[in-house]
Amino acid sequence: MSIHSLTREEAMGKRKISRQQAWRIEKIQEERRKRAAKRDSQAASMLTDDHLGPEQKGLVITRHGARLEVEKADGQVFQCLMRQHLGDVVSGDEVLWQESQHENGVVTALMPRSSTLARPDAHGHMKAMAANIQNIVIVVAPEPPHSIERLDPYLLACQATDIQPIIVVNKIDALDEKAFSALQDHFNIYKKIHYPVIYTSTMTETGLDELLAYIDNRTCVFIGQSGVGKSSILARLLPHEIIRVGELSEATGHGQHTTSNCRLYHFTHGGDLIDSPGIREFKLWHMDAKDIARNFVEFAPHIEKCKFRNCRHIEEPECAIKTAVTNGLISEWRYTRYLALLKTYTKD
Ligand SMILES: Nc1nc2c(ncn2[C@@H]2O[C@H](COP(=O)(O)OP(=O)(O)OP(=O)(O)O)[C@@H](O)[C@H]2O)c(=O)[nH]1
Ligand SMILES: [Mg+2]
Ligand SMILES: [Zn+2]
Repeated sequence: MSIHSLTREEAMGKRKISRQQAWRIEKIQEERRKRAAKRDSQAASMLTDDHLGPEQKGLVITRHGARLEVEKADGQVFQCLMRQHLGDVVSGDEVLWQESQHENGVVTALMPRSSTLARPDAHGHMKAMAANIQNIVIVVAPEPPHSIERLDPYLLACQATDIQPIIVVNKIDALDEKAFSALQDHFNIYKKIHYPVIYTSTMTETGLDELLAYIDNRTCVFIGQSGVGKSSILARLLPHEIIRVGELSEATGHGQHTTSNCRLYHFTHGGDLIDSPGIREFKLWHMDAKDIARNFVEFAPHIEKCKFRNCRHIEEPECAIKTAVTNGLISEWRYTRYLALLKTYTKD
């Protein structure tokens, strides 16, 4: 199996919108979002304590702009506005809120988090995606293209935030024996450095029990490129929920960003799953060479042995990382991913 093939979009030379057009569209949307958020927080501030019930704890199920769906301890879900300056409240957050009227309320405070998964937005500002999670399930698949070779930044983000990742390779039903065996060879690189790798198919229901054993009774967020099958897996694990899945685009072979907001679902017997919208490419925040190398777990036993303390493991003499690559202790593939990330995220 080749994981470097051209996308259908590239092959067809599909017209792309210019950078400037994309920037203008993004700016207009951003302004609309800001206006809507302002309207909502003004509406929230008009509600005085006379109209509101006592403060209570709640769990954030999903967020649309400045509006939150908050679940009360008894399981009832309320549509809530947010008081101003609460910041980045996301699925999985615990909040304090007050009932205003039937199935409505106002969120007044954000409780401290045990963990946050965040990534930079288009302007480079860190945005939370999900909170209080114990595992990050990174889903990749042979189709649409590129998710497999773009796995490493996700792993780096997990490593840096200290949340245990689980790699799920979905759609294995789409592969013949030879292609599946090549895929396994590739992911053995990740197994060797102790990342759990689970092969799944929502068509044949392969691997779902194995995945369940990892995530049962825990709070997990599913992340990955659009169209890899995150929602399809959740729909299989949570048959009582209505979860939308979307076809890949016929023209480009890419996912169509079917899931538009993070949303938390409960397992009936304990644990929560958070579905998330597909990400084109997981971008990291600015990291220097040291940060990147530190988050490549298999570099750890060698890194202290480099001759130079500020070794970037590129061309420096007596580099223990390069020696480990030559000796087969670090895989060539991961080393090339390290160099690629270094090129993307550091300017020196
Ligand atoms: N062959 C095959 N197709 C699958 C599998 N799982 C999902 N699909 C298909 O992949 C497409 C995308 O699935 P979704 O579950 O919507 O993907 P997603 O990752 O949630 O995508 P976004 O919400 O856009 O981020 C749908 O057409 C699914 O039927 C699988 O195991 N095998
Ligand atoms: Mg989805
Ligand atoms: Zn070195």
